[in-house]
Amino acid sequence: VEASIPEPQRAAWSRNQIQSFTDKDGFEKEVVRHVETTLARSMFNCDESAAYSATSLAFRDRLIKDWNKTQQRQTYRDTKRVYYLSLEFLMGRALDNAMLNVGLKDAAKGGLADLGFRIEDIIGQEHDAALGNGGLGRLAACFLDSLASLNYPAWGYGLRYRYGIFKQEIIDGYQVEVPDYWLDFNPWEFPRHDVTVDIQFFGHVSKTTKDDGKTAAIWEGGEIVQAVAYDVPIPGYDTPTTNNLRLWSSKASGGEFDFQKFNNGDYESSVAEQQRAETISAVLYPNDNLERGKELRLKQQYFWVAASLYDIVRRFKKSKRGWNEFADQVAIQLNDTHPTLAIVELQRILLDIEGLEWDVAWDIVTKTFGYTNHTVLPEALEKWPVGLVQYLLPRHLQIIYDINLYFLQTVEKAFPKDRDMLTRVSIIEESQPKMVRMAHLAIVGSHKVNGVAELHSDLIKTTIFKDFVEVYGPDKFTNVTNGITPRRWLHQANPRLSELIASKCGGNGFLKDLTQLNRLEAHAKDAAFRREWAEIKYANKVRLAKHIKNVTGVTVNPAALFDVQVKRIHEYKRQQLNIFGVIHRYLTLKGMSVEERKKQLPRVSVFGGKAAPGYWMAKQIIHLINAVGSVINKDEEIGDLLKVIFLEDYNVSKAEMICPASDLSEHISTAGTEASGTSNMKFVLNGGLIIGTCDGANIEITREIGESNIFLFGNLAEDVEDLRHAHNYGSHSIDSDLEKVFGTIESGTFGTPHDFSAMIAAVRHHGDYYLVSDDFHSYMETHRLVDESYRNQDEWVSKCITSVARMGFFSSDRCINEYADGIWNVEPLVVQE
Ligand code: 8GP
Repeated sequence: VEASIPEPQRAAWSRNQIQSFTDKDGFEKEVVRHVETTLARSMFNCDESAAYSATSLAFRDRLIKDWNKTQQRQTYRDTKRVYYLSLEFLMGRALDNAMLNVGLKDAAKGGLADLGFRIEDIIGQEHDAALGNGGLGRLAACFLDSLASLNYPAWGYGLRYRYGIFKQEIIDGYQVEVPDYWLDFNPWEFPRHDVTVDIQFFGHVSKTTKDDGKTAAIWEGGEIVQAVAYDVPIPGYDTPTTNNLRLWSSKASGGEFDFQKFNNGDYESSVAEQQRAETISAVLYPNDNLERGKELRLKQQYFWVAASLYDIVRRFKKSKRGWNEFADQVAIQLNDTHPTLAIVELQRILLDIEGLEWDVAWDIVTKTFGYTNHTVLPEALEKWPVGLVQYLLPRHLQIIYDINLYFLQTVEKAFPKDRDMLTRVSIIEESQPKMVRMAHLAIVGSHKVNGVAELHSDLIKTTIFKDFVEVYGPDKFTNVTNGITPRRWLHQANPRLSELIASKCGGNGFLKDLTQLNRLEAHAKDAAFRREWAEIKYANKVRLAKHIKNVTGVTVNPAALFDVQVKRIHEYKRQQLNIFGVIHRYLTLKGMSVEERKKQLPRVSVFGGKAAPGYWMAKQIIHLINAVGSVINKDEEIGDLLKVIFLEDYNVSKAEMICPASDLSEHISTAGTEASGTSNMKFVLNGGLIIGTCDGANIEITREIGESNIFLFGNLAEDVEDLRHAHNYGSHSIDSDLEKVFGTIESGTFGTPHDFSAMIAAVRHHGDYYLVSDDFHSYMETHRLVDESYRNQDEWVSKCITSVARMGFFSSDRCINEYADGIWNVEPLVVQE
């Protein structure tokens, strides 16, 4: 029961609230107050960790006020809201972002300096919130930033994993996974012990006859797990809008433990039950672009989806509107197929609980949902055994069967006698065992399906979802090319460049309207500007070089060309192509005379990224990179001319240091395999050039920045299938330079050859599925062009400036506006202060 407090009283309270700090002195007072009271420490033993905590608490207090007001405003205005359902939110650090978005970083910097601290050290204390694997999770985080910055009434819904993506250590050149327990002290979350939802699993379904004579399904029995909400404020940039990210944590529903069992002396099993419930939100599955079909994963999905929908429906019901208005008030976006059960759950709520007719309910459901696909790789497409769904969610399986039945009936009408079509589009795959195809369910239950870059959106229409285009027509399928938030990926990661850009773009307006970067273009030929630009790049490289020295002990020359590939390790992303290329470069240098060598351009090849713990080949690739590095980095003949670095534990905060320091970054996936890529955008925005294939968003980046500002190579997506066919059924000759590389590995130069034989065999004997050999020559040729181009620094720097000037399209703000217009039909809520 809510207490009803008269409006004048409420207004008086909010007028009397303690005012947030607005300057350095106010900030200092708040820090001291938090150190001495919240943390119960004296300023005399306030170390960096305490200073981080107190600074975060000071900013958190500020955010809470904006956050409360935002929630009040959104409730009061009651416009349509967007709900972004994502099993992953790769947020990174929050403090720096909060300081910049609120606009008080300078005040904090000065205040911390007065207290004897460097702001960078304090920011560096924060543990990354790493609740995601890679691109998909980071995209969700960029989207939250844009939704808030653009004042959209939006919520993110996810899981509060106790363990995020594992921490990677490199031991003797091998990846070792260490659990990432990140919740020791997290000032950015608010437990809402009053916001809980009981989630049911297992049990059985019975039928009952209602008063009106109709039958209804009742799902009974089984077990209940409680979902507890944890809220994370998401501040918009330069706006008071502060949205909410709600993460669910699992808990046994019976309270701390079962006292009955406890009193009966069965203490252990009562604790065990508690632990079993908590397992649901314990750990993020560490796979990127791969599905493993584990029962616990399905439990996670339903747990999160059911809690979120309960919350969404509860909020809608408060507005006292009729169900016919649901889809006008609520848009739900499915980030990949992980939340697809939400479609079934909403249908169940409307049908079984609210008593709507099937067709009425289904109409609401399909108008509510949109589905984003992030990959065409078959191994990543989710399927769940029918038996498992039946056991875990018996009522949902019935509904899935009914959805499928009605869907197949319409297909049959449109394609009479086409049995194959029915088999192909069916939500149920008639295999052994039978499987529920989640992507099919997501398509059937949504009004729009989108890919994440033009090529990708075309590919899903012509390959994996081809039949659905015939069934629904092309308009259901659309493209929204990915974007990144310029706040984190330029302003925060590269403050000096951001400032230089602001000086030529008429202030910080470009951070909210990235197309304003085009004002830079006029300065690409200005020698003084280029010098300043190059000087900032150099300083960023010096910083990375220091980090490399600290963590690997290897000295690298900041004047060398920094060539970077950081992303998840995957055969389709082809880090193996990169390292084979590095070996080839090494062999070429070794074959040169001392005089010739002197003319060569020094390079540092930087790698970083995690391999899924069960992905053996990806781990071998990491091992090879490290093995090659340990030989080359010690080779005195080669010295600065080539260094190979593997940076362990690549994550968001490291990306913020690495992107600004790259001259060249590698986005070299086999054409047609990388849905979009988003780090390609980050690197270009930070004034680096790209070597890449015609894949994902590289294609649109090329279109925007111009072909002369990117180093493209390799076969095209349209030729991949024929090439693979030829490998398997024709002759497959391996590139001769690549054979030399293989020969060197096999001679033991980089340690036991056996360790790497599978990697070589994949190219030589197993069909070279990722076309490493086909693209090797053109890859090496293109690297030669890079060297040539880099020698002319004036031209190189103008290319970088021109590219940045033309990157306006790749803001996640543009992307969110496209979703809002084309898929969600929502408007920003204008803030009147
Ligand atoms: C990634 C894509 O691989 C990447 O190209 C794209 O930029 C990113 O999504 C954001 O759209 N896809 C995945 O991470 C992914 O599909 N994960 C699988 C678990 C579904």
